[in-house]
Amino acid sequence: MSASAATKKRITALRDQLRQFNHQYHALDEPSIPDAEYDRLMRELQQLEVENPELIDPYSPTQRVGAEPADGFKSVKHDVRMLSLDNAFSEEELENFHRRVTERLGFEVSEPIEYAAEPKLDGAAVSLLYENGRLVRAATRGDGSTGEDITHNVRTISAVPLELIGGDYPRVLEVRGEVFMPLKGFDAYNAKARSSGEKAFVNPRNAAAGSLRQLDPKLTAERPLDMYVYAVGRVDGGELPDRQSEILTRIQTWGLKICPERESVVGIAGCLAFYASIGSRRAELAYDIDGVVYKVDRTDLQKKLGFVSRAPRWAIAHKFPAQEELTVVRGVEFQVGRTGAVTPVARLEPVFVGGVTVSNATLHNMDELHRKDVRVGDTVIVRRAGDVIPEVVKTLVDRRPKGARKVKIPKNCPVCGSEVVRENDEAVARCSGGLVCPAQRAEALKHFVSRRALDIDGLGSKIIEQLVNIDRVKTPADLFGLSRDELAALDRMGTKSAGNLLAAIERSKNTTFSRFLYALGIREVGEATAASLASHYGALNPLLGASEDDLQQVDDVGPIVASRIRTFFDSEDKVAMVNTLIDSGVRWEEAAPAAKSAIGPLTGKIFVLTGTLPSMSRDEAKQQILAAGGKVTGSVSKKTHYLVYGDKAGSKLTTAQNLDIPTLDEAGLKKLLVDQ
Ligand code: 5U1
Repeated sequence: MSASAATKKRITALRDQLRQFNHQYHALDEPSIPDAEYDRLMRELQQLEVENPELIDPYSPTQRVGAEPADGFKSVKHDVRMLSLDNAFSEEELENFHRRVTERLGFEVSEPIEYAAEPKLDGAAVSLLYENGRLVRAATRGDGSTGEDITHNVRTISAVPLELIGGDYPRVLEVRGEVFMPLKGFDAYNAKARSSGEKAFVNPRNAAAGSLRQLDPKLTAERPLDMYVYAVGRVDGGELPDRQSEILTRIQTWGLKICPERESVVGIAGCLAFYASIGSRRAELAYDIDGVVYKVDRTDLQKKLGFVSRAPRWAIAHKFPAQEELTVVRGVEFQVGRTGAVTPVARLEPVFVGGVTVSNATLHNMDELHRKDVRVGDTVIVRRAGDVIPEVVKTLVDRRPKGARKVKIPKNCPVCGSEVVRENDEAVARCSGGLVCPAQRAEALKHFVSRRALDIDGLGSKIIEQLVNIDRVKTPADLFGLSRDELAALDRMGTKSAGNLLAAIERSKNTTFSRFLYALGIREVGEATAASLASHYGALNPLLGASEDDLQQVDDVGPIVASRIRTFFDSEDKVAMVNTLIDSGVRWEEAAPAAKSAIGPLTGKIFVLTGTLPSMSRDEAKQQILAAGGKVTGSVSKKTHYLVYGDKAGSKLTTAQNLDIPTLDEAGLKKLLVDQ
């Protein structure tokens, strides 16, 4: 039966749309729709072509991946075609893949199939060609057969060795992998771009692809790029192991970087456990991923399975739920935070993204809102990554309906009516009401009782809002004067829960200096700074009297933070509140100031701790290092002197090894502490 006119029309429309999106994505580095939407359209077209094979056209977007090389880059023919991967979007699709693998191999395997599993990085696929150990060419994948020569740009990436090490590598070795921008670098790059009025990247994948396609390598060199290798292409004059997992291990010995989160797993259960494990750690990884990849580990079995058009039959990408989706802005409202910041929040047509239904997304501040040109009625891309607050990342201006409404910042606070002001060129507008404003009061109280502050279990937002609305609680100190009857009279409170809450309030009085400082909600003083202040001063009085210069001697405290701390303690109201808290019974153990005694055998040495140590907690290890005069920081850099690792050490260990930083296990650390 031949296809209906409607089907033909739909196929043509889908092909046109996908061509347009491909061009925007690959040639202009300006993706106009989220990947999830692109995948859906591509799948719809694939399905229609399967159902109507007479309409397949070699020039359909389903018949190739990527785009032609851009002007300005030489074309490169790949000796071995650069494959891409089929996707599984559900457990069922993964099971289908596994069943196909098992059935095709039939009697060849008597044991469960072993897979090499890895995260699927969200970057740009790149081929590196080494001849006699020297990098002679780097290329993009392009359409799989022909890519672009980006050698000059890739040479600027420090993770890519210009010469291999070891000596036992094949005479010709071509490897493939993902160039990506680690999240820290991405955030820092974007923050800098925004502050200097330049264009920020929509996401790290775009940042990587865009950076590689710079015509001037000096610009690429300024981008914090990294690369993990995941496959080999052409190999001449040398032998490689016969398993994917062992090939990667071998490649690593030649100085190429491999994703530290890779694992060998067995059967479908192993794949699913890996998927769950990486999924649960996704938000903590240093890089963006959009799923995991499983590859049949034995290369002899890979050969038997072969491939179809552009993708191997022996590998599959198991995708995570999309983190970006399209939706429509129904309105923009303004929320007032703890420090008075007035934040525009988009009210959205509810959309399922990042595993939950999202109906609100932050627009950060008015500068951001204007930069993204968000108007009521616009179609936008909303992103929800991990537990991060959903945000609007882009407006699709070409879908803007007539009459879409521009958004203006209110002149007065939507909660208390005080004037909204913008201080010294700050991006953030603030309600000038201070603690007169119930919204600021409620947010300050929520912060005060939060888990990492005074940790008052059971004192949730709804209760705080009630207490603020009836004007019973104005400052955190008022919490300690609440009676059981008052609490029991609140909505959703019975006598029993009022009793429990009262006990939790009582318990919270016993705290630590660092928690107390964090709970005060001093602007710019987060947990880490509060901890540094607590250990530097040991007690409240020396901190109250510290000058801005003195404060800047504390780790992490620069001029701005020092001035915020001084402003806080120069306020009579704030000091009175601190005193009332202490009079109400809030207490902590004061200690001798630590930083002044930061002279010891490890003075000047910077440590990073990772993994689980056999006999002490990381905190204990940290205290011992601090006591010996050393410093402990959270991330590995060239400034790190030692990396102390335990069981299940993650990417920090690999980073340290790559930077040639000495690594110590617990015994090594103890020896260092004793020997010095
Ligand atoms: N981690 C990983 N990503 N990735 C992407 N492995 C991997 N393998 C790929 C692709 C395109 O292709 C293989 C078929 C070599």
